[in-house]
Amino acid sequence: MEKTWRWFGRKDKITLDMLKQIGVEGIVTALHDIPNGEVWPLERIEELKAYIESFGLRWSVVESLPVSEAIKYGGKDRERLIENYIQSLTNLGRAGIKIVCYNFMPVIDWIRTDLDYPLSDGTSTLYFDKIKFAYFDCCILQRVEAYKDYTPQEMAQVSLLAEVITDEQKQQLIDTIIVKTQGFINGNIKEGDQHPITLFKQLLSQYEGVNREVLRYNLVFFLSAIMPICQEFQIKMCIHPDDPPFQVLGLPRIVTNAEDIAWLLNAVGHPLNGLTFCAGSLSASSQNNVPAMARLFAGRSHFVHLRYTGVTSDGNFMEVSHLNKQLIEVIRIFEEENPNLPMRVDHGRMMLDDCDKGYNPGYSFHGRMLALAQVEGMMAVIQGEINNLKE
Ligand code: DNO
Repeated sequence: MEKTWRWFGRKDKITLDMLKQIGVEGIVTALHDIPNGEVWPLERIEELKAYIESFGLRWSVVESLPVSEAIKYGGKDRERLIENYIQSLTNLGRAGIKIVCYNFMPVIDWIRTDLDYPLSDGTSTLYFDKIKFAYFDCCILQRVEAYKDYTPQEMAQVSLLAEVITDEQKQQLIDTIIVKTQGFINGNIKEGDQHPITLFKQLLSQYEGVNREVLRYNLVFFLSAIMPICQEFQIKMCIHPDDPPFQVLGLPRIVTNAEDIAWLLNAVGHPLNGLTFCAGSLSASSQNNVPAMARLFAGRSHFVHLRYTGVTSDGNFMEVSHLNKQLIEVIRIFEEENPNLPMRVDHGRMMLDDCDKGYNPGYSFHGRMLALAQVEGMMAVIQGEINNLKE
């Protein structure tokens, strides 16, 4: 697989010079300063592409070309927003950038409750704590009947937390769940937005009446509308699975398991309609057999995210080392079945002097560099084994 790296543009403190030195081949990026729903101009795309190429790298994948909320919930602006999306795809196609990652998660992209959960070796990682999340849902958002989504035992723990949590911790939880993890990936709420909770509730209210079937219908509507332009430029669309892969905040989720993915790939059967195989997102449900899913969907994947999570019996999960058995198996499957795909390591730990650099959560330098080195080693061994078998 091609070794790619998510880079957040010229403002990223991790520079292309640094990436060149650590063996990165392709860049995964986006025009992050263009507001969701607006057209990406051809000149801007070409300018960024030339900049990347001036370092001897290539722009391999767009992550993400964001899908506006009105397309997801089927609002009255949908047609215009899809037209804009098609225009952005046309411009990307003209510039020769042909792999586009996106997601169809309502309101909120990936969710974590702790961004620097300490590990015994002095590094820290990302963490999802179900009770903290339930507290956010029931006591901060005060979503109507939210308690129904949790067991009585979980609600008892939420009450205990409510007795001890400080105002500062509450603020930090809000910041983590809906601000810090969202702003830098073109999410709905950005650092500095006033009244994020009010804004977030407004966003949630747009999904009243939008159940799983409606969201599925809206996704197929969107994909059917963009497929002709993808066909013209041979652009591969790759949906990112829902992270975490289960229902949250009463919102429907439609890319969570093998059944969902099979449904989506059949509903729009064109081979350009494919998947970002994010082993990390899929592994956060203990029901998912991730290597088995890799076997099933390697042929329809256009992009791979390598990371893995460990799930506890009470539904918490955290990012674990990239050097683990399941991930080795996933790498083996992709090296056998679809070896030319771009892959990036995702969500490295915070380590060494990553901590004071202000990197985006999950996107440390040393943590990801270590993960890339581990993955590179695994790939080399596996490629060697595959070649030996062929001889
Ligand atoms: C988080 C990322 C996601 C991903 C988008 C793709 O770290 O994996 O934000 O980029 O969901 O659209």
